[in-house]
Amino acid sequence: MSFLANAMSKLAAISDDEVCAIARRIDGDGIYCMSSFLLEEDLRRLREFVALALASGGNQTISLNRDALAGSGLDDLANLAAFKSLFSRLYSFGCGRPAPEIKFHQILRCLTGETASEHSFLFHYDSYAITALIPIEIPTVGQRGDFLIIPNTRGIRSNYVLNLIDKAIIDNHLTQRFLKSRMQKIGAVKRVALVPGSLYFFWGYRSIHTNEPVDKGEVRATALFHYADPHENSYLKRRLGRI
Ligand SMILES: O=C(O)CCC(=O)C(=O)O
Ligand SMILES: [Fe+2]
Repeated sequence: MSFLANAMSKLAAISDDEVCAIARRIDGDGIYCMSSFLLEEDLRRLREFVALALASGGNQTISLNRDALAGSGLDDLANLAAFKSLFSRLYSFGCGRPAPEIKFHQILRCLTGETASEHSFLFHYDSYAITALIPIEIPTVGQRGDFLIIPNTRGIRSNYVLNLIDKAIIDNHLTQRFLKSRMQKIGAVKRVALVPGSLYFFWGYRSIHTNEPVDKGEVRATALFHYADPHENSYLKRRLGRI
């Protein structure tokens, strides 16, 4: 099968009713997983890209943005009309308003080396309503780098300042320690053992989430597609120069 052929046929088959069911599943469970979205052969190409990027970055944690992803194959995925349509339909069913134009904030996040732990257990809200995550490479030995989520703990804020207050409450030592301690309490934090090639969706803006670390000799690579910034037109946000 050619690159992304399986993903394309899966995307083409998703009806509006199914997209609506996905939105309701994210509301209820916090996360939705479409398994076997990418196949082993797709992943092979993406892993080669990850390996080259890591080698040229000194085998430490890197986050590549859209510009650095040209030719990776993730650019092809982001450009598929059916992939974009899934996001806009999910937005209309999930957020109950017309979907804005699709402009992905796209990241390929590769955790490895001594720096892997610094980039873990950093609980946060995303700046975008919808987050899609595709694990490209997940360690099979040692720590797996599970995804952690406390779903849907806030709504979409009407005002950018309220959003900044939420973020400030999360982004400090005390809250981070409290959230980490919640993990001991069964059910308080949802843990997802990520499966390479699956496509996960969650409401990134509304959900506190992070990842566990991986061992320094291992690689954890995730492709992220963030979509729909509720505060895109905020005057204050522009003045502060935030993305
Ligand atoms: O890589 C992950 O598991 C999550 C990353 C994430 O939440 C983010 O980049 O906003
Ligand atoms: Fe995030």
